[in-house]
Amino acid sequence: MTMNEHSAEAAKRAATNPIAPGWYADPEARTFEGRYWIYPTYSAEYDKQTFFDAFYSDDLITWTKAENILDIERIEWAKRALWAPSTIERNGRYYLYFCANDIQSDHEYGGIGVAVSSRPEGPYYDAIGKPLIDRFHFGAQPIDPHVFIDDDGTAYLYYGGWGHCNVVKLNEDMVSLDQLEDGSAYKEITPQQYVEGPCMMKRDGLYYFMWAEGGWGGPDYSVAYACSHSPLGPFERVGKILQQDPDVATGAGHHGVFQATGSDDWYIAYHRRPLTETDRNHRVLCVDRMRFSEDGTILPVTMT
Ligand code: FUB
Repeated sequence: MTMNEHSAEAAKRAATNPIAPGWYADPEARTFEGRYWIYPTYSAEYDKQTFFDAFYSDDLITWTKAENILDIERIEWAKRALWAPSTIERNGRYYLYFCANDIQSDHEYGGIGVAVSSRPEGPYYDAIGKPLIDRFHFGAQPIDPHVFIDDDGTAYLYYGGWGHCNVVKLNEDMVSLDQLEDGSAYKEITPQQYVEGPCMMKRDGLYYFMWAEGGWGGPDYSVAYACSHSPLGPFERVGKILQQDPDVATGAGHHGVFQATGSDDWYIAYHRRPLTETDRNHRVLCVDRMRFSEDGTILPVTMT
């Protein structure tokens, strides 16, 4: 059996949730060099979110932690917190987009930054010394970046909280912005009921745009999606695919998606809150199968 076949075969078995100990949230899901990676927020109280760990696995079952892949010490403009990373590879380099500094005052930088490394596990270093998306010029709360490279090589960065989602185009260097076709810096693509945590995937030429909706930290926090023939929408909400299960967990939302190597098997990595927890930050990382029906719609995910 080749490594790819082994990986796809192993991935069909169920992972045990949560996939790792500790409080983590907002997982980005990627496959780099045939290995699965999860990049999450360290989900402690805000002032303790000063670094990122990552988790990797060769079979989606056994996960290993890569510690402190990016530390706030290495980002001069970031003073308070780092969260919601999204990582991607281009031309042998790894780009990690992150939020830093929630809005505290008009004198404080805040926004989405980008760090770079030659390895998926880092160390990552701030690439441009300031936010790539600040809070003054890009039309939505600059949080929850999600990076996506289309088959034609065009790179997009989706972002936004407070019920607004926007998209910008990245240049090939991945650390500067291009304009959209009409010359604008960004486009608003907010689907109905969007709250935060955008995520884009493509299957059979169709763009699936997913997001978290419902109340942050509340039991109705969930994942919904829309489909489009363009990465820029329009995105018409289809419906929910992941939500709380009173027998398993609440608050299942912000997520990423894996395609198992060499197969059409898809997995959703997401955070949820154990039934015994009431602290909003007590969120854990989980992975479950994401299945499609014949007509391409996403079937409801069963939390395990
Ligand atoms: O982890 C901090 C925030 O929680 C993220 O920005 C949101 O998406 C929510 O998951």
